[in-house]
Amino acid sequence: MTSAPLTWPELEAFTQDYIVDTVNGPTNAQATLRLFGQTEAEVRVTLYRDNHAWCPYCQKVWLWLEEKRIPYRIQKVTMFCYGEKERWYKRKVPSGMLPALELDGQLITESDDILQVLEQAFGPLNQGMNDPAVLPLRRLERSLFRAWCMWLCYPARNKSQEQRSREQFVTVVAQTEAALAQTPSPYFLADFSTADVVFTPYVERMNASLYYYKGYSLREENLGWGAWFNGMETRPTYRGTQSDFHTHAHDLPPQMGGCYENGEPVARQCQTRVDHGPWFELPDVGYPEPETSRIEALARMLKHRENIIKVNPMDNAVFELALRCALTQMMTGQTCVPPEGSEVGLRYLRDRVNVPRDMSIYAAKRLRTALEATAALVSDRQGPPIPVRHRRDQDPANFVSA
Ligand SMILES: N[C@@H](CCC(=O)N[C@@H](CS)C(=O)NCC(=O)O)C(=O)O
Repeated sequence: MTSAPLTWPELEAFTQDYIVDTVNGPTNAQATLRLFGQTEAEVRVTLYRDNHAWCPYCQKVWLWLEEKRIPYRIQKVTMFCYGEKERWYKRKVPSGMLPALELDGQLITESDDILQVLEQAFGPLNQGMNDPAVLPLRRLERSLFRAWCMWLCYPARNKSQEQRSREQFVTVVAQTEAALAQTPSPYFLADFSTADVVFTPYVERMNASLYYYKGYSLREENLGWGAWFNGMETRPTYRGTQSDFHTHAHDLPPQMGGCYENGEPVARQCQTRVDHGPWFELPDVGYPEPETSRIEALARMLKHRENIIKVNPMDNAVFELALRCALTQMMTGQTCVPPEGSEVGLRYLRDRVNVPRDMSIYAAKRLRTALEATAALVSDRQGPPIPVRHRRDQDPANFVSA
């Protein structure tokens, strides 16, 4: 049955009891202050990280602070490929590199140095960066990173070179699996520790990018990594920093200087699933969907709706109506046919929902599903392609809150 879309006030009514405490509640990408129940006077740390909650080195420091529950402020900075770097940040850090951190007014750059300074001030996260059990694992993480880059970020001249790069990666994965098998816990050591924090950012990006570009599912093909991801997802700290396959697959190419697909049918199937759905079938998350995912997605859309409508390539009035159709479908299950042509604008937005910057992983799946279902009522015309050399289509300057 088709129906008229809900009005904005009718949509707002769904979120009236939905309150999120970004300061003291669970880990989230929207906060600019984290207190963990302490007072602002106790804050000694400021973390400078990217606006997109994308930078892997920032994620490492972010996760560490959240695990240790250290009160901190967050200042968000634009990465070069998304827009213009803030002048105030270049005065502080002339290279513009992220992350940076201030502890009692002292500026530190380089994520490993930051973690070591934090350990001196607040104690290690179980075993610390220079613990004899952690040091070889840090070296192993770098070998895995190199093997991943060699496979993903360099075009293979032929099939046998592609195969060799894959085998080299799989060999290092086997070494990491052996390391994971050393303890009965799902983590590298007896308990969650710095070693897991160090592996987290790139293993998450490997899982997403190899699925999309190579049809290789790290989490599903390797029992140790499957258990590690499941263990990580029991931690609200990790859930709050966790991204999804769509975000990583499309944010990596400009950062890494290119990602090369192998053209195999299984990779093509994976790409279709990441880009067009069904998003609920992707192995990018293992814990069950929270009840609040639709409301979360709606609340985030309501907060930024003016800018979302403004940056969309469609005529504002046409897109505004189409967006209400999709949000009505998401909240009520009612089908609302959007205006002719608006499917392009709906898919433009579908392709630009970013996790965890905008919302959590399940909220994004709900939103993408509703946008696609509504667009499909008109035609299968797609939106403009996602750029691969930059992501200025995601310039945070367009989303600065009033
Ligand atoms: N070795 C540095 C690497 C940091 C790094 O490469 N940061 C990138 C983002 S992932 C950056 O800030 N690039 C500048 C930009 O993209 O604006 C560290 O561990 O902190």
